Amino acid sequence: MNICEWEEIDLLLIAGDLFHRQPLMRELKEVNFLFSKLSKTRVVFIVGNHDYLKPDSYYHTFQWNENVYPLLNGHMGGIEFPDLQTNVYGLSYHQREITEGLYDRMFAPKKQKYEILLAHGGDEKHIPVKKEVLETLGYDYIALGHIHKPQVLIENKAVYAGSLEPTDKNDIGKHGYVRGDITEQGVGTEFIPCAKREYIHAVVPIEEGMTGGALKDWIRNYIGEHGLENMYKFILQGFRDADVQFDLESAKSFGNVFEVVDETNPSYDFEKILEKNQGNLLGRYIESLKDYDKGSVEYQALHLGVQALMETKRG
Ligand SMILES: [Mn+2]
Repeated sequence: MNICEWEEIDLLLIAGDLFHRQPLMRELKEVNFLFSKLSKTRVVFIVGNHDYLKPDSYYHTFQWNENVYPLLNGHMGGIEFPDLQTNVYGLSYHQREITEGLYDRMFAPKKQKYEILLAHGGDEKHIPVKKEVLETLGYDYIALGHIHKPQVLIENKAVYAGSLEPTDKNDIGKHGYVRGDITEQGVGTEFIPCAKREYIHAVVPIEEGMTGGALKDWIRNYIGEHGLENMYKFILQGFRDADVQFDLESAKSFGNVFEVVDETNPSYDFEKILEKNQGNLLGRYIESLKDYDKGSVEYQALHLGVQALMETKRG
């Protein structure tokens, strides 16, 4: 909202799912208040599958500020902005799922110099779209919503902005918005990251000899380099010293660490163990697998098997 105001943006396009569920009256009022503060920007939005138009939805009767233009029809509607030489078209979801490819025949009416389509969905249950078909519809630009991860479907033509902030712990990578310009020279779009936080999944390469203290240092440094504001999942991989046990809980104290997964295997001195276990089950097990390459499934089986047999022995 602030960026629209500062940069004197003409149109703020919201491609559906502004809300994650049916909006409450007070939520519409708050959003409308924010929109009403925009002195240069007009807002056009459609409604997606999450905030779809139920018969009793507040969307039906809500009185928006004069700079807000909802496209609430279940079939194609349009808003004309003659001063911008631009029309914006789109439709809204009236049910949770639409399996029909409604955009496939939604050709640009060609009533204005510049024509933009606001579209939501793209997967099997939410108006499936085909890239090749979108290309033939004749719009100057198609602003896409539904998928949280930002992605370009057609360069400078059809782009998913993604969610402004990540909404799920697996929603990794940058989040932000798409800034676009339409001029005589054509359309230019740019993804601008602006999320306050990012989810980061990081693999920690564990080497033999690495202690619990060294692991803590590694995690502390990693968070320092990648930002205290972000949220982390660490995945420990590799072979750890057989004597070392990692204290995963304490690693969570260095920042926003929401999960630590230990996928390491203990590293053993197989020759030494073999020497002491000639002929018994453990010895024969090592004998059968010890010559495989590090990194092979057999080598991993060697570690896991020895670990299991050692634990049984100790027990
Ligand atoms: Mn959606």
